[in-house]
Amino acid sequence: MKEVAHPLMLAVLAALTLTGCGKAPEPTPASQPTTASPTTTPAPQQAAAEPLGDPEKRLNLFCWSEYVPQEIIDTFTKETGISVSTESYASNEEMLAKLLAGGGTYDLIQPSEYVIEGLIKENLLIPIDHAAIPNMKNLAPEFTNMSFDPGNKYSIPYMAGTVGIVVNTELVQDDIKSYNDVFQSKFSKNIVVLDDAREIVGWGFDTLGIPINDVTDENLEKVKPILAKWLPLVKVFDSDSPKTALLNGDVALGIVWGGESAILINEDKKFKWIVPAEGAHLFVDNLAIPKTATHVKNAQLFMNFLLRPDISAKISDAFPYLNPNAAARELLTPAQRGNPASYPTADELATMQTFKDIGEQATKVDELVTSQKAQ
Ligand code: N2P
Repeated sequence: MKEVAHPLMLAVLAALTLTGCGKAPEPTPASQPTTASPTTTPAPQQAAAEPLGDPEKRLNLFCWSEYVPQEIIDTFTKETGISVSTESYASNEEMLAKLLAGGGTYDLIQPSEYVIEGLIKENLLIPIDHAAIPNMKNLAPEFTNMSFDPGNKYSIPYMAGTVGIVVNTELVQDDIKSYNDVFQSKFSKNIVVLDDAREIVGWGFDTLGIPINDVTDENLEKVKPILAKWLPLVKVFDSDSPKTALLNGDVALGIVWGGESAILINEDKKFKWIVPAEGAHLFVDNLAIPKTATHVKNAQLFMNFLLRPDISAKISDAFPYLNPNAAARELLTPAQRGNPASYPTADELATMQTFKDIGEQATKVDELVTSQKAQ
């Protein structure tokens, strides 16, 4: 191993929230560090005697905010007796910073594809025992064996989706098609966007026709003037719940997660979803077990539980992203499957790239956005 700063140790983000992963009104407190077992020697005979999980009935889940409904967690606890502590994050970088700082104990995390790629490279994930996840068969074939983790050795897709534009058509009559249409001075302080540096730089790259993964110093310089123009126009940076500012009428338009927009569309027909003309990207968020996990069997039990069609469909009811679980999708209503913000068309999907691990350049992406936000 190289003796340099960890390539995944990105700029540590200040605000680390301790809310649950769903919409639980009362956030579950962060996991209490469980008293570490005095020995780390594996005990295979114990494993055989405990087919239904680890001897300790606990699971520490570190997930995206508004992604795993509390009801689903409660059902798992009821069925297995395993109590789940949840902590949530609003960006991959926030999750990584916390994971790599080593302060918490996490048994299950939800990184996006580019982060899975980096974590595998750095040998920071535990291989998944496929025999423990029979429900993997429910995944749509196109969401298995993806390039960031061939053979799903370390990760299993949880939800996917894209990022696009939402317009409150009662407040904006213009035909908004592109990122540049959003960032017009007439919409100054009337815009909400995700608080996510990789996303924001990606939109700038799309606007310049630069592939989203060509994150060279030169390209970051090129995108700087665009961000300098765009970011001062933003009223709210919010990755947790960008729909809120739109629902409250605090802003008239925004660039948000597809699932957030799907909720808005269901809520009120005045909201319109637009896939940006410059291009959008597909994200695939996955379940993975970090090397430092202490309840690996419980994590796998939970993975398998989340892949159950009835459970996965309930997750889609609460958080309508693109569900990679084909068996669960069959349980959704035509309206759910037809929500354009959840399910891009085949044509749209065909043009979508995915983010790739960019190693140490990630720090520069973060610094660029932070500096332009501060202008
Ligand atoms: C859910 C966040 C969506 C994840 N609140 C984006 N990768």
